[in-house]
Amino acid sequence: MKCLVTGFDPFGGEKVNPSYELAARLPDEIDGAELIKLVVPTQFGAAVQVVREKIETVNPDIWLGVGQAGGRSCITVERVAINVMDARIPDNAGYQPVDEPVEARGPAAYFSTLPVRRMVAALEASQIPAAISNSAGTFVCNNLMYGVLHLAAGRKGSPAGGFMHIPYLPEQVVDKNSQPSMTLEMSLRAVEIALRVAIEEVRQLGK
Ligand code: PCA
Repeated sequence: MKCLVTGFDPFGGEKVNPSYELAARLPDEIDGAELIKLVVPTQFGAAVQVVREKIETVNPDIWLGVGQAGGRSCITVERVAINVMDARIPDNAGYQPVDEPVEARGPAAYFSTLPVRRMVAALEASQIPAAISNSAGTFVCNNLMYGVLHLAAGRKGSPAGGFMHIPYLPEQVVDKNSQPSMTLEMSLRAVEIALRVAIEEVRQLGK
């Protein structure tokens, strides 16, 4: 069993991205499953392209995307990705789409194919604040989640896939006047726990 975990590079004037830091710190194996880690650019289109190429080379059973959601106070496991790109700020290539579809002929949305409810329950059972989120936003994280699920949809042998947002790191909010944060150690544990649940589920489905 192979799991591909992706993070993003810093964006929006931040010096760090907790999902970038995580990618370097995750172990190489969880519960007998091999973990492949990759950092992707915070760029519309390019993020999907980079993950698509990695999926084609390593053929993972699971893809878990991780990204920073500044302003959120807990781990949020995304339920759905929508066919919209609508950016409040430019991406790292300077591109700022407004009201554009990800895929002109794609469906309105894709649901995560990971067990979101069980992932959140496992996080809460480990005393990590977590919730299901019904919006991955309309920036690059949603673009990546939609793009990967679109590629995987209806294609035999494609990975089960989904996305998790993690809060800012404490050092990112010292000058932000009352913004929530989570330590890297807790976010790292959260990703490991979520992966364990996903691995168990995919094993049970006989992959
Ligand atoms: N978060 C952004 C994109 C990259 C990241 O880490 C988002 O939520 O869309």
